Parts: sequence; structure tokens; C-alpha cells
Amino acid sequence: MSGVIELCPIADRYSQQGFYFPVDAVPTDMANDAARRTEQLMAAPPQGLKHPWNLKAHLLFDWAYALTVHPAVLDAVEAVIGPNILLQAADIFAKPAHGTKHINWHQDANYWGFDPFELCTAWIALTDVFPENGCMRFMPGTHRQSKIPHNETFAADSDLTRGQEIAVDIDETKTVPVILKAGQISLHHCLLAHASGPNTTDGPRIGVAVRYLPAHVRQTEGPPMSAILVRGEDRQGNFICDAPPSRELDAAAIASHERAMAPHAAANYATA
Ligand SMILES: O=C(O)CCC(=O)C(=O)O
Repeated sequence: MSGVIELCPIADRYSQQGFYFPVDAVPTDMANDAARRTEQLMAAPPQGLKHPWNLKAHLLFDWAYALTVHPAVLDAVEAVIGPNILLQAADIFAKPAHGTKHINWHQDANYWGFDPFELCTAWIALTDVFPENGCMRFMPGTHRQSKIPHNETFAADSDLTRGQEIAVDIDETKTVPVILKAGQISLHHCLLAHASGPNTTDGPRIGVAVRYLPAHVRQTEGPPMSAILVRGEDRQGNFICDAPPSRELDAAAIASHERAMAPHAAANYATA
């Protein structure tokens, strides 16, 4: 025995830097199909929903749920948060060609109260993503700080529900662009500072930010969140259970989306 402890490279880098990428996760044809469906939704959003279709989209669309439970995605998530995994949300972030929408520097956990802060986002690229089309950028190591104060700008061209942004300057020269091919994922910690710029290219930039929690995490503030056990066991039962959709936008799926989203509407879904 050498006495050297072998750390999993994903877990090791995630714990040092607060993120890991790229991981080859979802087959390209599955990513392409989900991108095509998202483009259709952008062109003709579903009518009659009480809450935004792109947030907690895994409750409305069976193809979105299928992405969140793909074994290669869950294997990568398990490497950083352990074997008992709850799916809290799958939020679709789609930037049309030549758009001004962008995302200011923020921490996901700004509005979330968790004990411990162990929520991990797997961001699934449905198109290739790179700086020109507004890929995410990460600030390494910021997950080691606690919450950083944020200002709320409510800017019309922000893709965050309250236009929130970190209230201190970020040294852009130290940031890392999250360049991914369609079907690859990045993982990031809920306290990691991250942002993304506008899409200046001729094609759309589309990804799904899937939020996973280890089952031992407790919610400590905010309206109640709900989740689905997607791997392992949930001995704590800390979250209300959501139901996965059996058919896209059927009555049960819409009811389940409404139940999960309603408590968060007053906060512009920032707490969802
Ligand atoms: O899709 C983006 O550009 C940003 C997504 C994001 O902020 C997140 O996943 O937390």
C-alpha cells in the first residue's frame, strides 16, 4: 500500500474550485432533440400555464425529465454529492440568436436557505456553447465563501428572475469560460459565482440547469421547495415530493407544475 489516498478527479477538482467540466453525459441525438423541442417552445410558448414553462421544466415535459435522470449525468452528480440524490429543478436557459439577454454574476444560493449548502447544478448543453454565444463563466474558488451580498436590478435584459448581481467587482481575468459540446455537462456548486454573456451568433444557445440535492440537506428558509428522489434512498424526507410527468403537458403534469411553483411566484421564482 502506498498510503496515498486516491481522490476521484471530479470530486477533487469540484471541492477545490467549485466546478468541474466537461463530462460527456447525454448522447448528441438526445441533446439535439431536446434543443429542437425547446426552439419550438420558444417560438410558440404553451398557453394557459400559470408559471414560466422553462422553470422546473422537468415537471411539464417528459423529455426534459429524461435528461435529468440520464445515468451518466447522475454518475457525475453522485461523484460530488453522494449516492442519495434529489432532483429539485430543471431550468431551461435558452438565448436566441443575436439577443441581448445575459446573466449577471451571481450565486445560485443567494435566495436559498440550505443546511448544508450542498446543492449542485449539472448544466446540460443542448447546443454547443462557447464565449460568442454566451456560455457560462465561473470564478474559481468562490464556493468557499459564504453568501456574497447581491443587488437586484430587475434589468429587462437579465435572464435572472430579479436581475440579481453580486455587489462586488469580479476580476474578469481570473474567470473560466465553460465551453461545452452538445450533450456535455458542467457541474457547479450553489455558492460558486458565475455569469453568462449575450448570444452574438446566428444560432440559439440552449442548456438545462439541473439542480440536485443530497437527501440529507434541509431547507432552512423560504417557501417550501419540492423534489423527486432520482437515485439511492431518502431516509430524511426533508422535501415535499414532486411527481414526474408521464406525458408532455398533460393535465397531471400541469397540476404538478402549478403545485410546485405556486409558493415561489411572489418572489419571482428566485426561491424555487
Ligand atoms: O445558462 C446560463 O447562462 C446561466 C445559468 C445559471 O446561472 C445557472 O445554471 O445557475
